[in-house]
Amino acid sequence: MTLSFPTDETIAAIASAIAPGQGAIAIIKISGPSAKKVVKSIVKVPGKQSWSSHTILYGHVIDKKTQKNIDEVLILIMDAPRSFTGEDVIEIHCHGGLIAVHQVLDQVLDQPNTRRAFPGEFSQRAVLNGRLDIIQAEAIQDLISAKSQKAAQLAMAGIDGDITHQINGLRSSLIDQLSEIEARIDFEEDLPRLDEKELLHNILSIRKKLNELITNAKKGSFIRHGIKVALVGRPNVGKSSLLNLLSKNQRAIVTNLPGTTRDLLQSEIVLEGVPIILLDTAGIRETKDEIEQIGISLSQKALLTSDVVVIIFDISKGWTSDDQKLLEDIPGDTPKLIVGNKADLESQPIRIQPDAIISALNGEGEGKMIQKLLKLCGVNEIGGLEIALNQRQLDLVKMSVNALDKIEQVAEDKLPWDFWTIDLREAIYKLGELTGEEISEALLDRIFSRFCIGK
Ligand SMILES: Nc1nc2c(ncn2[C@@H]2O[C@H](COP(=O)(O)OP(=O)(O)OP(=O)(O)O)[C@@H](O)[C@H]2O)c(=O)[nH]1
Ligand SMILES: [Mg+2]
Repeated sequence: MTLSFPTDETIAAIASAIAPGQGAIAIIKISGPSAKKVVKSIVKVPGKQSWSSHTILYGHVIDKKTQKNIDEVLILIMDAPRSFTGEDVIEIHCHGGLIAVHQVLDQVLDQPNTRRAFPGEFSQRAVLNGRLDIIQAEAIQDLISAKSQKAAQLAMAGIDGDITHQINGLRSSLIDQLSEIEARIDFEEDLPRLDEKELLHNILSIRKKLNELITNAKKGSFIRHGIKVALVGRPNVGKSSLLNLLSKNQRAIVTNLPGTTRDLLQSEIVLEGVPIILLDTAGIRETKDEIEQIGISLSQKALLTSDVVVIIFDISKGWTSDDQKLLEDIPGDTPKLIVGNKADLESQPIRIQPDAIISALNGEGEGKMIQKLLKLCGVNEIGGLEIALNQRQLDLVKMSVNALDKIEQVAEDKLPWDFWTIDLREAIYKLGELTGEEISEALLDRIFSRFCIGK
């Protein structure tokens, strides 16, 4: 990478989560050439403590105006290049909560050449200094926002460099193919004829691997963001009761009045390490009630936009024509689970084979239903997933595949070698953008601006 960036600026931010009355310790991270000078001018450390790299000092942060102690702190020193950003980094560990940490940060920001860090700016500096590649930086952000063990595991694979390794491998195979062709363009007479078939075969087998990454990315997105599961059905069938059962608390109001739920209610649960976002919806029926109508239109939207739909019916009433109509409204390609509820009551003859029968009242059949649901969500396959691209990476792999698709056409049309090289270069470039090998400063800014502050 040939980027330069202003290294004369020292940046600071709170790196820990902060909340009133919480967190015994808060961490302020300072990075840049004046890090040490900044901290030296706001703290008093007793005795003869050395400010050398990778040591911890004890002291107090002093208010410049009043000269009073603001907080009792520990100071961690990491001199360049042995730090996260590759620059001089100091962490001040002060007390948690809201007040002390902000007061300390204010003292830091009062120092010359020091400003508040932008979101993701520490990571950006780490990448620019070659401490991390861009995929690793993104993976750290994924680890921070992981909502399940499996998501954390996938993020770690990114941090360990597994994604970088795979993409680099595929990219360099493409570069090999490109150089074969270019050699022929430049020295046609001196080299043996290039086997067009074999070349295409190589390129298509790389494309196949890229396509596998695309398929896995979808599953990875489930793990990262959760699977959106909508609970739909006629009024009073027990949708809210099922939400409460699965989320193990009384999240939704349950009454024996049809039309109880009006708002879309959301509850996040984790089943076998996979985050699931349950949506409880208003029971769908014809109604004159204006509020209920709004709720029902939200239900219909949820039905269309969820990853999985659980359609619930009341087995004590049987499978009605309204249930059938609802089933038909679910988009054909959305995975669905038909669940008969109220197994504790006497059932009517049912005209459909439900996937599961449960009692949301006493929990009967819950375990079996969960297994069916997980299977429907593709969780079995998710278990074996080792790496998964994020949205940015996925988009670039898709563009790379598109370029390779064009080569297939070029080969079929028997166009000259020059045409092959255009698309190959494009495919290689997109993968380079993915790993950060080929990336502009503006693009970097855009990527890191999505990070959290202090990272
Ligand atoms: N016997 C029995 N009653 C149940 C069961 N599940 C829910 N109920 C009862 O059925 C009634 C309706 O339950 P809800 O969970 O509010 O139903 P809903 O589908 O959310 O209804 P709306 O929000 O009105 O669409 C309540 O009286 C529940 O106690 C069950 O498994 N067995
Ligand atoms: Mg309800």
